[in-house]
Amino acid sequence: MSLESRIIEAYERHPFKPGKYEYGTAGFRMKSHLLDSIMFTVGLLACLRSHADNGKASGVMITASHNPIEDNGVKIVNQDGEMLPQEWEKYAIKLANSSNGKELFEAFSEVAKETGNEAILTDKSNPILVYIGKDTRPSSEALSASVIDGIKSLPNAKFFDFGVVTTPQLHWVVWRGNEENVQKTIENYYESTARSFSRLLDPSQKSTSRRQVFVDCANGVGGATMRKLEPHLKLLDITLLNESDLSLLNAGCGAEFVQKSRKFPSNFDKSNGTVISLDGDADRVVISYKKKDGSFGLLDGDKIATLFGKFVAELFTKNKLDCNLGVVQTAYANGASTKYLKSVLNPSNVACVATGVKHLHHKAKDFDVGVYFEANGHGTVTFTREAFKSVQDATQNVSDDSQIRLRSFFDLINPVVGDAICDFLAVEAVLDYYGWDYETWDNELYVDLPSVQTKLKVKDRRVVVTTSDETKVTSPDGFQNKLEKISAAYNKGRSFVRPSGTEDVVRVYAEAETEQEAKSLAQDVLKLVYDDLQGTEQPPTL
Ligand code: 16G
Ligand code: ZN
Repeated sequence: MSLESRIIEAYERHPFKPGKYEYGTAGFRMKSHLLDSIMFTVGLLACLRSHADNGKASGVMITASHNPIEDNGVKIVNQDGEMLPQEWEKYAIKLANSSNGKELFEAFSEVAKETGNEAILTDKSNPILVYIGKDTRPSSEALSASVIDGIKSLPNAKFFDFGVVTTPQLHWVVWRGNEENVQKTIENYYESTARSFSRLLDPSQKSTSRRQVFVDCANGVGGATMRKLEPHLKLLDITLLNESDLSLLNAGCGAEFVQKSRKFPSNFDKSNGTVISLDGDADRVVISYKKKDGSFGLLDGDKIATLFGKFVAELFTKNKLDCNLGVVQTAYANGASTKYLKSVLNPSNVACVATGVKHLHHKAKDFDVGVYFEANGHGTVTFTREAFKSVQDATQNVSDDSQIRLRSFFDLINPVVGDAICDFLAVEAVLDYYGWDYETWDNELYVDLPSVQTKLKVKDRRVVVTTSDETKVTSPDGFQNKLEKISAAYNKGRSFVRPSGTEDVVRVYAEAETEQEAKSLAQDVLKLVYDDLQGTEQPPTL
């Protein structure tokens, strides 16, 4: 049978549901019943990515992260373990919007030719290998089968199904497998993570005491993964909360809930007063804790970025390493965190980029070692091959603890994608190193300025244009001036306005010296947005 007939016949089993499908920052994501045909086309595109690299594995992860249970989604993992290159997103969109088999085959042939992969259409095809992973949602199993159907329509393509895994685990097996040219197992991930954590926490391997931690798994895939990792983590006494009740996936628990609502996750009362919250696919982490005065404390991505930045900078100095270390944030980073970072690093090594993980990750790679986090808890530390080599060289004669610590930190961190589990393990070890509890960490480096995030519907949010780092509005004319005048009336007042990329609203951020002032500033800015940008609803009263 010709390739054309194979694809047409197989695509008929996955009927296209009319719609216009976009590959967003998090891939294709929508109600799960719409995704069947899209999954098939994603299988084909992942094959093209692998073909382009002569058979290095690409990856397909089926998950809708922090979204409700009836949603699902899919992201393609590039052969280097990172996200799909941006210039390939248009190809994913083209395939996914093919309404029948003939159209799909044509689109596939065009993309194959445009990307220099025409051999995939012939019997001279390169080898092809795709790794597949999925979360625990009820719809994930069938959607994964649709991806496999897409892959199987190419006679030469091979795949390996890793089953239920976190998003970062799938990125890890792709990254490490291709780096070392040997297929990795999820067991390898557990062993490697546990070994580097244990050496980071206890370089001399003498400790017998265990740190107690409570992990809120958002009732997502992180629960199953933590259950398997737990026996490897001999130095931790772990209690899992919100582990696997799918009817409560991301409901009242998980990183997104805690960070956005500023509330403790469900079952917090079963903890010792501090809970680590993963999101639904375990690529984000934030920590909530009860302060000594009984109030809610949040340790978010900014706090983790500054902790890691401080730790790495100090260990570089101790080990006489001269690496160009940078920290990347977005405009949402608390002003106090940026001020702190600029006081300990060269100010030009503290960067601000647009919202969205891909922008942060990309910028972080401008540095030898780049720490990046969004306030929502998605982040990691990137490093160049050369930087990793210099860490290896500097820590070759592992004679002192600081060398072992530095090396183990780099071994533990997942540099290709934010990994909630590796990130929280690194946090635990670094806190232990400084001898800090969570509240000390919260107050020691800097104290957050009170801040408010709010939003407003306007006639057309696309009239708002900002600078590339989203800190200033460049159009409409004169808007920024008014905004700055309003902000200047408040102590330490700072505010910015940007069109949301995921909702039909304009977002407003405001911070100031006191909570009262931050609220009042946000209220003033909402009024400005309403008046100058044609608000279509009355601003909320804060
Ligand atoms: C997406 C981004 C998230 C960002 C959010 C902002 C990824 C994987 N996800 O969910 O990082 O914080 O968009 O949404 O990049 P907004 O544009 O509506 O404020
Ligand atoms: Zn996620």
